[in-house]
Amino acid sequence: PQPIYLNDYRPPAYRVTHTELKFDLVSSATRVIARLHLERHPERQEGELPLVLDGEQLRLLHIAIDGQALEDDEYDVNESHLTVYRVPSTFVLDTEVEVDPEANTALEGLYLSNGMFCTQCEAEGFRRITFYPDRPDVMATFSTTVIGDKGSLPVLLSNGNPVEQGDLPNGKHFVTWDDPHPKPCYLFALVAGDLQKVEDHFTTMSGRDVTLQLWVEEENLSKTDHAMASLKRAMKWDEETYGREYDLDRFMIVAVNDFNMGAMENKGLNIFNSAAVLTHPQTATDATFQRVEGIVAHEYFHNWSGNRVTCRDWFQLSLKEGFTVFRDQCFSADTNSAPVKRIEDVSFFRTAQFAEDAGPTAHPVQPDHYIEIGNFYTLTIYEKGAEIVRMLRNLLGWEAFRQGSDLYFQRYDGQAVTIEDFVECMAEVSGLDLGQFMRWYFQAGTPEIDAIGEYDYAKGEYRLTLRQRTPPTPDQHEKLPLHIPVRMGLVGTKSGKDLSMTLEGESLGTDAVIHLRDEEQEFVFTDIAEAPVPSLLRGFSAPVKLRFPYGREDLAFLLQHDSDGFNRWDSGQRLALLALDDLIAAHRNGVEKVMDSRVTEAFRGLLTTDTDDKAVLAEMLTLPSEAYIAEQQPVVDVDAIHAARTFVKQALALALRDEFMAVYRANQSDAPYVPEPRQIAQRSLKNVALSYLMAIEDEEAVELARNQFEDGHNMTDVRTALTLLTHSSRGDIADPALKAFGEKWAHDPLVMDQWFSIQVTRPQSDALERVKFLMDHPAFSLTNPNKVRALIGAFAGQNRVNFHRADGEGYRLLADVVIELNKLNPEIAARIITPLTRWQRFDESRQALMKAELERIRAEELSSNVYEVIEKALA
Ligand code: B3K
Ligand code: ZN
Repeated sequence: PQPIYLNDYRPPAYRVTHTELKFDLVSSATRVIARLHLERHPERQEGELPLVLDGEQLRLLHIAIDGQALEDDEYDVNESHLTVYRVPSTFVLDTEVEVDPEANTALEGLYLSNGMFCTQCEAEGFRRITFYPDRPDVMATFSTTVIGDKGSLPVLLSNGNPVEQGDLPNGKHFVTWDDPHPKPCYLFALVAGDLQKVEDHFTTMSGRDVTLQLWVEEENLSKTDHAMASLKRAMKWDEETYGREYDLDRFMIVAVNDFNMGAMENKGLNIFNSAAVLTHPQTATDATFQRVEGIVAHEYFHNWSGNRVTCRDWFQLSLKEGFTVFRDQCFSADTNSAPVKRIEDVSFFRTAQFAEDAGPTAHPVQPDHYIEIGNFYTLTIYEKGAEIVRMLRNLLGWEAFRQGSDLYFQRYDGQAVTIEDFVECMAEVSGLDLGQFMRWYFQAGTPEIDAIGEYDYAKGEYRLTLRQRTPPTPDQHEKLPLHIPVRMGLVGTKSGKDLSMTLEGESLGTDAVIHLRDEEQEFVFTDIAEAPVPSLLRGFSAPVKLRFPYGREDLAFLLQHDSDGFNRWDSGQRLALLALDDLIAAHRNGVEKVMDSRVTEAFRGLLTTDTDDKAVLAEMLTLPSEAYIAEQQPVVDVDAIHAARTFVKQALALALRDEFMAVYRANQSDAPYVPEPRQIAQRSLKNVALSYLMAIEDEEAVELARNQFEDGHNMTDVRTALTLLTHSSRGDIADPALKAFGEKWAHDPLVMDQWFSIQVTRPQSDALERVKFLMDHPAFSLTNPNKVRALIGAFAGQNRVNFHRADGEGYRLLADVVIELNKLNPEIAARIITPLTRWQRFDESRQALMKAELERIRAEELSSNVYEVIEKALA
């Protein structure tokens, strides 16, 4: 496989103005008849150019131009392209091909899921449906006729509006759909199956009625309320916040069981992984309810940021994904608890995206080359892209940012554009020079800021020095300084209040943004009457690592006094990390572990101070994850990290048992389940308390967990209880509970996913054997991505002590799965491999074991997806 370069971009030689498709759906031999209305691109008038169309795994049955069948010597077909040597400047191309949906386990193109036909075309799946210029800068209107068996496929859906339908001979029927909005073929969708719908309506801001439909298998009809409500909230929010109105008469969502990602924003016909849309209090946790709300909104928001204005080429993927993630994050923040949403997003980001940015697959938010675009649906493109858009919003302020967004949508409606076009709109409306800022898009790696501060009492000055450096990444050894907005305050140690800041004679107020542009900059704040502790990078104002030599007292002080909720939480995390550091060292050196009383006292303060923000309190009481602790270590020692973190949990639980118990009891409730912020906050606080109590496993705690499980009030509580029991030493209670749960929910694949994950994430040493055992369970299947993630992904990604077993058996198991999946579903294979690619972070013996497994995979005949990842990992 060869890389493709951004610099090689050229407009297509031919564009499609209108696409007519006809599908005759048969499981193993579907016929696709395509009529493409083509014309020479105005910017590509140089000499004669052959027509080259993409096409993979297609059997060509017929080809004609302007009604004239082509002779054998007039065209050529190979495994990836169809070439017609001579074509007129405007013409109609007819083709007929046969595809095999049943054999399609890659889940790209047209495939079968539970007897239902569905499609996934982004990024390059459409070329597995018909011959086409499969690139996002070719935008056409579509007219699609779907023909299928009336008995087994009563519902036939595609993009746009249904314009005709009727019966056909042999028990078949058809529906024709028209999509009037020009779109790239990656937004094409088709669904056919035995589906039921729930329907609702939305009146848009200009008074148009939109029919909303959620299509599911019959047994899932009771799980659609939340997604529908979320959709309506999202539609309203996008009108109010961005002035964006929906543009078709109907909006459809379909739930399918076999899906590589969360969901897909096909025009007017979103297709969702059932795990990202179905909810019920008895089967889904609070986290799932919130995730569903976020994903429904995300896909809906794409209707403008992605569909109406799309990407010129796939190097611009973050144009739509970064912006849309930012939009969905803000929507969720507005709908739920804003501080908690930020804490959750940042904690995930600093763990997972930082690791990606520091590993062998690090890439810029706008990559300049790739082998397989399917490998670039990454945390960097999505989440770091969203952080960059957030910085733009903060630099411009909301009003100007909104103007920039309006300008972008108006100027580029119906076009395929670049990240530069987007940023240029922001520069134009604000007059800001965003030249240096653009480096955020081009430079991979996480910038590190070293900060030091000095207070001069005599002069009343606080001198803050910031030094930035971005470590080299695989393809970029030299890095340039970035424009980094650092939001900050100076908290007076006497008053506990934010001090007014004056910088170079300019008064900044008590909370301000300073701009770091050079490698090193000094900021001298004057008229500072008392010694301050700086609160830096408030709200995580830039996606960087910031080091400041805080003492533990400073952190305990900020934890109490910082006016920025995010930094209050982060001070707690930093304080815990310092304590964990000592304990990790103690564990390694075999000396007795001693708990830092400052952490205990900070926690006591949190538990005994009245607060109405229970959601934030639950976050403050949550220790940094093993993965985040590992991120801070030069060489990751999974066992020492696990031991240290467990020790802290137990020490806190022992010292504060009564306080945790009181919090648990005060937040118990049998009110009917509602997924609203207050209830969610209460449940998370209660369950955090229970997790501490279960860390010491005293009889009362075990009894509480058992009752919470048996009570079965809602899945959030049941799952927490079952997890805590399964991860404890009380097999006598956990095993029967697991058995009962597995039997009760055997019919529900989404609950069985949770049942798998709970078991394979247990820290006990039998976890790997459980994984192997469960892989033979009738509910498990290697061809279903949700099952692979629930069992293999959860084990390799979350069960750090067992995946990194010293004997290498965890690595071997993952490599075995990757080798199988490489043949079945390359996109999933290339994702699931991630933990093995991070071998540089571990000790020599583990490094050798991990590399040996990567080499073993490399010896196989590899898909381009797995090939690209393996080559980078072993480079
Ligand atoms: N745009 C889709 C991604 C699908 C890509 C699969 N290879 C989901 C989303 O970001 O909304
Ligand atoms: Zn998206």
